[in-house]
Amino acid sequence: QVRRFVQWKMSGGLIRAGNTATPPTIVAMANRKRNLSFPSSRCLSKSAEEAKARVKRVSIEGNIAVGKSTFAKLLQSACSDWEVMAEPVSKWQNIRSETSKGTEPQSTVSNLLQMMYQDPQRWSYTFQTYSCMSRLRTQLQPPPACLLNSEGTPVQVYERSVYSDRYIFALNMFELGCINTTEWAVYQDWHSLLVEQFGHQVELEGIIYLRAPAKKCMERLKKRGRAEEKGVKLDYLDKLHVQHERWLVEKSTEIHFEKLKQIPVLELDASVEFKSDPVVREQFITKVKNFFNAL
Ligand code: UDP
Ligand code: D5M
Ligand code: MG
Repeated sequence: QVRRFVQWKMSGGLIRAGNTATPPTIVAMANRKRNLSFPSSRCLSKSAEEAKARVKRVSIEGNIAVGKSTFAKLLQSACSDWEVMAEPVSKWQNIRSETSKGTEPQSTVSNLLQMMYQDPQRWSYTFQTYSCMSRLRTQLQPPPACLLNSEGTPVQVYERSVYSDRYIFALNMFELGCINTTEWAVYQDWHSLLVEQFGHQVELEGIIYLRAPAKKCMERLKKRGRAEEKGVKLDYLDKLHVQHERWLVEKSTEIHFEKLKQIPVLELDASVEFKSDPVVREQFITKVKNFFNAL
């Protein structure tokens, strides 16, 4: 085996049987059969690509405090083939400046989430740029090894997406007048450019919509007691609820990305208590499993 490996190395990644170069995929298949793994970069990258393509990507969408993070944790513990990426709220609460000296710790400069709620006219556009950037960063991360090696149905689950940023929040901010016409035009231009340029890397195969009336979300928002959200009014949650309904149920929101227009949506009634009710939790997991298997 060692001799063959050295020959393989010296011949630039192709195993030579006599003078015949064996294509890497055939070598990989043969090795897999024999339970061997040769580190051919071409073999690995091809199989890595195939493994990556098997990973489905799904976002959890829903109003503020409907229970997305709670649901995400539930999914994370339900199946080892599912990997959940939480929404980076703490990043928005702690905007840090880059220091010129790499050794110095970064200093907290501001809480952008708080600034956005306190002065939406001034900070909504800035908030949208930052939240979209952080979501893009999350969606661009490669799947973890445990998903790539999974033999089942590996799924990468995101809490919200670059799409809810635009078709829920930024659109709502624009309709409320917190983002002006110029800002909205600029936002849409760079959002389309980024999503088109990153293409397949930021595509989703499905959406789970946690649906509940704004009143229920308000109840849960109060229960959670996030300091920045103290001033959030029922009317604001109502408007966000309508945006979700237009996008995911009525399908009347104008969407600019072909694949997103056709995306399957699993709707779950999140107004029921799913956090502490094991029966509802089990029903949710079964529905999610069936949904993932059908993607
Ligand atoms: N919550 C609850 N019952 C549920 C789901 C959520 O009491 O069935 C609570 C949860 O414990 C939290 C609040 O609702 O205090 C908001 O949930 P989460 O942070 O998950 O909402 P998100 O904003 O992420 O959608
Ligand atoms: O969302 C976390 C908090 O962040 C909540 O107050 C809503 C707010 N949020 C999230 N994304 C956006 C965008 N794009 N614009 C404005 N506000 C946003 P939660 O629902 O609690 O997980
Ligand atoms: Mg959350």
